[in-house]
Amino acid sequence: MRTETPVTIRLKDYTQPDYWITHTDLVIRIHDDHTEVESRLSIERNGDGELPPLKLDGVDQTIIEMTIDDVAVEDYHYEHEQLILQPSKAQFVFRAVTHIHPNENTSLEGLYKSGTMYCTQCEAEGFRKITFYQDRPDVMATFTTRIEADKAAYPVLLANGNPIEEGELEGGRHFATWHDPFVKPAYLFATVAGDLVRQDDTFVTRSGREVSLRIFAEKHNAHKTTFALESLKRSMKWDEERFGREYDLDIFMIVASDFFNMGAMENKGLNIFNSAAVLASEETSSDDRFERIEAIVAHEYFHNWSGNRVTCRDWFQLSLKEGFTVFRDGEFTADMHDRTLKRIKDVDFLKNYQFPEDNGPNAHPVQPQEYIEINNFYTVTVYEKGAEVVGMLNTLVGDELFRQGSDLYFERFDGMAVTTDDFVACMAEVSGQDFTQFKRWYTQAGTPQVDIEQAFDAQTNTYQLTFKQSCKPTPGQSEKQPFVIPVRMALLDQSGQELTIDCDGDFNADTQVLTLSQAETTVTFRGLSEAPVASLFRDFSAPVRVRFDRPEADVLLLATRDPNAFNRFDAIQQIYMDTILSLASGAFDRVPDAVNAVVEAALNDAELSHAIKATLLRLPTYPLLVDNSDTIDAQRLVAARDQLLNHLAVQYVDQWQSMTQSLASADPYRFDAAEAGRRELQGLSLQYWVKAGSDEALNYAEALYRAANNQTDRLNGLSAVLKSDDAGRKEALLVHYYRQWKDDTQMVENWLSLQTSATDVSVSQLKDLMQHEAFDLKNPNKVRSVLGGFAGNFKSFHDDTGEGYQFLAEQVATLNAINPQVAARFIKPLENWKRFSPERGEMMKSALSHILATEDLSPDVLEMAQKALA
Ligand code: 0A1
Ligand code: ZN
Repeated sequence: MRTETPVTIRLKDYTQPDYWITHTDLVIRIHDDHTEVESRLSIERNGDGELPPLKLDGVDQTIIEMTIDDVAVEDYHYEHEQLILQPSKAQFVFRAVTHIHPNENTSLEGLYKSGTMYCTQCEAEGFRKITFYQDRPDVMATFTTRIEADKAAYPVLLANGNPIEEGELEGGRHFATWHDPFVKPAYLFATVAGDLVRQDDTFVTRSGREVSLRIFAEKHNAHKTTFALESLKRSMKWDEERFGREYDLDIFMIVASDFFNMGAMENKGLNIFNSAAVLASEETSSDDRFERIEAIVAHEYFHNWSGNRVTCRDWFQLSLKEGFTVFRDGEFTADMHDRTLKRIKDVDFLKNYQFPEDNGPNAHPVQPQEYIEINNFYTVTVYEKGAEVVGMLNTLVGDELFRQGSDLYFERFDGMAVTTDDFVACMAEVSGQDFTQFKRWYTQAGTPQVDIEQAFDAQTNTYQLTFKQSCKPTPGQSEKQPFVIPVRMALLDQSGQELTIDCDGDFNADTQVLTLSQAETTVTFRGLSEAPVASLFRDFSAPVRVRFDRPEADVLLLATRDPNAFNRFDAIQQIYMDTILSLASGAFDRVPDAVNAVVEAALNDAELSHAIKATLLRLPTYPLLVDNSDTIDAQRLVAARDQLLNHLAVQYVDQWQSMTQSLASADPYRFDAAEAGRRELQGLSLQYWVKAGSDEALNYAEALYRAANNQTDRLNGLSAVLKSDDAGRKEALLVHYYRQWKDDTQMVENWLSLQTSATDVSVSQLKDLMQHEAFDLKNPNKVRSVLGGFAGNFKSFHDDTGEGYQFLAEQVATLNAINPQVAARFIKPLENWKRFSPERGEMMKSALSHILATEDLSPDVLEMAQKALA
């Protein structure tokens, strides 16, 4: 644990380092009780004049020996987690031998033990736990890594780059040496030692080079690597075709680790994955999981260019690689499956997680201006809003120029550490557009709101739209300047047909995009014989909140007939949302007819794919409802959402039943968009059918669970049962599940999260679960299954006792000493306390205060708790 007082790092203070490291030579000697790291760093002065001190980051290391050009270094000191020494030459080799203790490293940063293997996680600042280094992304070196370990226990020894040598050592030990010829920052370093099983394949690049592909896993996970390997090949091909990016090394490796803080990591040539984000089988992985794995494999692979070949100058540029890479993986998934569905899911995710972040105490720009702990900035804002910003650039320049801009970016900055400005400048250069104002999307936090008014003039056949944009203050930013907002749009007639647009605004007829750049813009549309219905922000062309008070008939037309499926989805969700919030506030005492009209239209629409139909029939989630209301009475919201759910369940019970039954299939499992859509719609209709209360439905759900030959059907059956009141049946199925699958890591994680998220759960049940043999507080996946599941279980987490808040706070305090990065993430469920009714807000606040009062708080937890309370 670090003991230093946290310091705030600011973008405006960025300066280049005083020294460059051109080559890094490492020998890592793994022993049972410690690991010895010997580094030789080829260092060169950056600039001239008097030689400044050399400052090397390093934590949790014991120094054994240090030399400069083979002369022992005696004069040095260590402060603020840096080793400081005075070189006497502008070019030299610094050598250090240090000892570290991976077996005791529960932070899972640096070198650590995961199950039976050793592995590393260096992003953002983990390399300083391995050796002394200028641990910052603008210091880029080639690397040679030799690993030595006991051969029987660790037969597989891996590092970045290409393998160059391996051999035997005394005492049953062996070594392997790897060389990475591409310069990289330390955060992309990786090494692995383990008794691993591997699956091999090859990929021939478009220029005809053969690349070896290997996926490694511990023996218990080894049967689940095929899907990831296939996904990898699809990603490699797609990146060549869509972005002209070819793989560069002779070998590409993926290692699955059961202990991992995040989803996966793009280390050069040696990606390390959370097992849950790479291992798949139809028996154990749901359709959602398959899709997620494919996307994460692609994401990490795409980083080889957007992140590795071209990297970030400093951590304030994180979205340069993450926003762009999320955009790229989103395009990949859209191309592989269903573009509209992907858009619906992405926007849903953004509104569920990023909008609340932008609307709370941790709101920060896509390019943050300061941080205490960079690990806290791997956020939905940097990733997902960052991807939206890249998507808007694509919308503004068009597909062709976007590709040209991306080519220029990769070519110009290959092997360099650059900034988001450099990326935008490439788009400006190829398109001739000026993005000065657009760049506010990178520097201003908060979700802009666009208020819209309309007027139709039957005399002149004109229709006017007035857009007023605003953005609420966010921490540290009270005033906001207008954003550039692309509005993809159409005008519809009363039958839902699109009309030709003739207007005086900044409208691009090819892309059907109207661009707003002022605080207020009025656009006049000509040649309209009757009032049109405007379909605005099609496909969510900008990450904004839209307020448009208009006749119910207009919204109904969009919800039932908009040819843009995304906007149809959006209009329906708006109707559900208004209904639930009005039921909760008491403005409505029953479900209005408009809801029945849109539900019936969706139910009876034979043109819709199963997957899209399911999205139209699903009610908004709690985070979305919370984000759209002023003060939340949590349990009234639960009751209101439940009332609508019940109403739909009962009103359409025959349809739910017949849909559930007709969507059943005995065919062998296949993961593709059509089959996944069928299973999704069946799962949803089954939930409604069970909710309507018949034994027949419950029996069907249990039978689906028991007969399932794949995890999606199994979960569809089980979750429907878990949502019912049949305590005996719930218990029996959960016991059955665990007995059947207790030897499968991913299934056990699912089993834990089902109990915390898919059914009502009390704090005492949670405590019992944490005592279960399946639980391990040192394993982030298990922690996420239990605590993450619970915090996302709105009804239970926000029950009237408020016990859940205190419980979560206690877990954060305990985790702070084990794994600060994971601990800090669990502050988020409490951070929006100000939005809840005062009494409840106080309870949430007092849980946060409990966290802040914990001794030895890590910078990660301290920063998040302080912000949440501010
Ligand atoms: N760069 C990885 C995710 C990642 C981020 C941070 C980490 O530790 C602080 C670990 C992994 C990605 O985008 O996939
Ligand atoms: Zn990434």
